[in-house]
Amino acid sequence: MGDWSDVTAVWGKLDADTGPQALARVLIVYPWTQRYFGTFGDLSNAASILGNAKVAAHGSTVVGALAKGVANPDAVKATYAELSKLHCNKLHVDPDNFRLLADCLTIVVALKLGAAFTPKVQATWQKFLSAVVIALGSQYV
Ligand code: HEG
Repeated sequence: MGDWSDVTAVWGKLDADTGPQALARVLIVYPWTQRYFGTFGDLSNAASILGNAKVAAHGSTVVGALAKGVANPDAVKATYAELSKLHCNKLHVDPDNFRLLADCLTIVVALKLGAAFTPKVQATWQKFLSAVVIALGSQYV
């Protein structure tokens, strides 16, 4: 999957704010995704979403779950099989949303890395996220 060291290098440069920012962007840019987070309180405008502690915590959970994929590039599908079942059967999340999250995460990564996010790095990073997105959708029936 491309030059894997590019993925581990990106991963090593991300800070604790990465997940919160990525999920906040999903909720702001694609407001229909708010339907899954009815218990998260005020999501009525961008400032509320960016300042929402539950959004931040869940963003950290979501992006934190990518660590296993980064650590096991050859086992991405197996790594996310259970999470796929959970999102399908219990959470009823439309799998199209995984792509939206991946795209927002890529944008946050680009902002954080700046010029270091070269086209080559981007290519490998997006290939990795694409594998995760496919894995998360793989148990939908
Ligand atoms: Mg999901 C829970 C990972 C995208 C909606 N998500 C979770 C959990 C993890 C996770 C690890 C906790 C599972 C548990 O409690 O056992 N999510 C995860 C990943 C990705 C993703 C890795 C994509 C890369 N999730 C995602 C998207 C949505 C969503 C795009 C909706 C737009 N996730 C969602 C909801 C919950 C989780 C509603 C339950 C949250 C809660 O009740 O606290």
